Amino acid sequence: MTRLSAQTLSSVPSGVRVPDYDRTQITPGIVHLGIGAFHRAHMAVYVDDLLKDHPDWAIVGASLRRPDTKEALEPQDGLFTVAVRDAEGTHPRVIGSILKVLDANAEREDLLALMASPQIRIVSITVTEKGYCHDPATGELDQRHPDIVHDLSNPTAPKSAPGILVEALARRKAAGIAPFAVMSCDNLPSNGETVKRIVSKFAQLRDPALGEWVGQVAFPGTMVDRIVPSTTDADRAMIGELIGAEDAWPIMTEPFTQWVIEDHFPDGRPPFERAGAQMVGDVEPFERMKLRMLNGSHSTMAYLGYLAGYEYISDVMGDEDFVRLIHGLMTEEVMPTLDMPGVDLGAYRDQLLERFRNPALKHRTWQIAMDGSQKLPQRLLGTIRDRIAAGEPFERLGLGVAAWMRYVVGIDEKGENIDVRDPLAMRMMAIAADAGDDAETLYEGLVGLAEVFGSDVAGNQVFGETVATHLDSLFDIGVKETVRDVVEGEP
Ligand code: CS2
Repeated sequence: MTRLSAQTLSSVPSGVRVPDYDRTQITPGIVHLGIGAFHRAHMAVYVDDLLKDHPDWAIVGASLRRPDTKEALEPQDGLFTVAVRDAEGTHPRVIGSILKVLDANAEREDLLALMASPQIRIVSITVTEKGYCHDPATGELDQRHPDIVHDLSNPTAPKSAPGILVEALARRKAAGIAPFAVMSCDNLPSNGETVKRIVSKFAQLRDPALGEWVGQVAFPGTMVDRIVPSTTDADRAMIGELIGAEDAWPIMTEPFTQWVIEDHFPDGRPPFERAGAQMVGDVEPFERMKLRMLNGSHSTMAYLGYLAGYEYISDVMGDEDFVRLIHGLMTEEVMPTLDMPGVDLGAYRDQLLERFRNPALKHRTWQIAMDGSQKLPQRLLGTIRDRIAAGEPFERLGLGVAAWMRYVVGIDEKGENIDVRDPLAMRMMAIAADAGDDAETLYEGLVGLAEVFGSDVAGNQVFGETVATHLDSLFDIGVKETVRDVVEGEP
């Protein structure tokens, strides 16, 4: 089978949408750091919709960790397939908005030079929660992070996202070029403000004057939403058949997509709204709604579901007790913490449950379970803080936290090892080894991880009782029975 590329694009079957613009005439206006599956299923598609009329906003991607995306896309001239899947079928489309991909390690100078050039007006980012090198509980730069330590002593040869942004901004400052807008598209609370705080701090540590200048840069906040499971070899084979060419890295996703963007781009932006994005003054309520409703449910389903033996989110949704748990979690415990005039939260919840049910989306519980220490604060603990402050119960959210604690022990209910991926995995394993199967000791050890729980939640008695009781039950009677007990205790 021939490889998808500029040359073979014309042989893609006529039913498959391909770029409607001349790719030789587009030029980069955006550099994207972290060119993973999520970006390619989301922002790259919005930009693809706009390039016909706005050809100076194409994307150059950069991978910070692994060169695998570059290796896949380079022989394809940056082209790749996005396949939308649901019960009705699979709908592939070829995306052309990514001009090329740079490997930030091997091609650092090319990347920094491009980021420092005036044609780049937006640097967007999806490096996942841990890529910001911050303390998730406080949202501050983690100055002891090995990559930050490295970048502060080698500021012109950075490897972290904050280090790369600040070096590129420093070069623009020195050359008298206006800064680009920095747009995080990661699932962080107040992602614009949070990333601004982290990046400005890094700049200030490099040089106070630079810190002040970076403090004036625009960091528009965004709420991004599209479920994107990892691509499998079976997906590759299926896409090859559908488009009649080999695509080394197609992206599988759902029909739903949402992008809410704070409209703060002093140096210009493409008309994202023409591709369906919502431009707003304050994105924070949307972010909170999505993180607490979607991601809070996702993480709860991931830990409980994995432990119960469910491989995919759609399998979890096949268990009525779990569905009742998640419905109750959103309705009784999350929705009362949200203030969203004009948004029908009940309809939003029902749409989420429908999306989780999508049988064509093979979204592994293990994939979502990854990096829990970086995810829990904004997905579950923020909501719990609000519930504690209001004197309201949080049994289901507390069960989600307990399930994470049970999961990071690294051994499932059948005695099999769990491949726990998390920046804090080593510390958590040591805590679990000391605790054995004593739920109270395990709870005390894990809640002491200050970068996850902060000191307020860790010291709260109601929190301790709620979570430790569920954790004890998970060890004692197992996940399915515990979930049943919790849903049957529903008012
Ligand atoms: C998921 C998210 O992997 C995860 O942690 O919860 O990636 C989720 O699929 C997206 O935020 C959906 O927009």
